[in-house]
Amino acid sequence: MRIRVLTLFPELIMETVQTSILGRALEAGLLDVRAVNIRDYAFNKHHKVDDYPYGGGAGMLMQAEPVYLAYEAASKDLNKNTRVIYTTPQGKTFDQKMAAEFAREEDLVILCGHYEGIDERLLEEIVTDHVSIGDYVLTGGELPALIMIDAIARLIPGVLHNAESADTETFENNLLEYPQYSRPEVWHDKKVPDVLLSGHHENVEKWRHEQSVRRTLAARPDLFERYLSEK
Ligand code: 6GU
Repeated sequence: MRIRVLTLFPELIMETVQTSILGRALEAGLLDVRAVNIRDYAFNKHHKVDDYPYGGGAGMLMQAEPVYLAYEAASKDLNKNTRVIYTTPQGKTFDQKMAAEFAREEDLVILCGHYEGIDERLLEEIVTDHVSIGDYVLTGGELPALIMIDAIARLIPGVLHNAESADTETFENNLLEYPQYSRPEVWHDKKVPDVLLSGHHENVEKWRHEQSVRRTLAARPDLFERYLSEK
């Protein structure tokens, strides 16, 4: 999959995706991420890309033209009709289902929002999906872009090795994961639950399911409702 990120902080994007599992996927050619610096497409000598909003009000807006030029340069080698995701707290909330949908695309463009936003005409012209990562406000769209890239990339076949892919259950069956334990059997006076040492596979499964239900009910009553209605 080819991903192009339109951003004011390309180093932040590239350094992060070159780390750990995503870095390995880049090396393996399963993923091709390029960050394009919007500032490189400013048309003034100070590389300024923001301006005051018409009608007044607090804050600055990203201007349409430098973003458009960055988009044109970034998407030159991509398929036509590639989806363009705009990171904004005004968007639809990102979830596992959306990650799976984006993971089926060949190419993606992600536009990182900044300041108080971007000129609406640019958004109308190039953006296909307005996406938020949750109900809180961040200083910019780079961290949301990285979160989405991570969630999408791990769904691309070959990106995760077998031992890493165990946790796909969460959010697929609408239950949170059960607690897990490794050696030693006793740590800080806490013992691993007996059932996990019993070798009784059926009892282990029953215990894990109970734990999942208990945890989901306590932390995510909304998810538990979905579990009940979809099971
Ligand atoms: Cl996508 N961008 C910004 N700036 N803030 C956010 C967000 C996105 N999602 C939640 N808060």
